[in-house]
Amino acid sequence: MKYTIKTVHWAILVVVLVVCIALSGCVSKSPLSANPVTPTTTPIELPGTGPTITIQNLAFTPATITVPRGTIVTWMNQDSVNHLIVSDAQGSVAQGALFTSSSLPKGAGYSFKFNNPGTFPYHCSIHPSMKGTVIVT
Ligand SMILES: [Cu+2]
Repeated sequence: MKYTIKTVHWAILVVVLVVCIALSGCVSKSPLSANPVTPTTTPIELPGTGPTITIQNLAFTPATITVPRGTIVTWMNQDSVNHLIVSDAQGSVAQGALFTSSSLPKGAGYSFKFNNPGTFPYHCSIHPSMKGTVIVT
């Protein structure tokens, strides 16, 4: 195949389009994020195979869950507003939090695998009154 100037221009155009689409997906922020936590490292995202915590009516149900170590816990947002799950600590993974999701719109989920025993309180960084605890045995 002969690469003409026209072919190269098309290739550049396609790359630019793909980058634009990828970036637009990353920078969209919820206007409801009054005090958002920006994850600076990639959280462990796994397909949920363990128990599910439902987020509905600005609450986690069940608010406290006890699981054996190695369990993947999944949160599912059923509210029409976004929620952002973060473990209690300094507020972000970079600052010492064990886990943090992205801002989850309705229907979105987040999973985290709890490898170590302990008591892990967490909250919603958008609605600080929303609290829950995962106890790992
Ligand atoms: Cu919330």
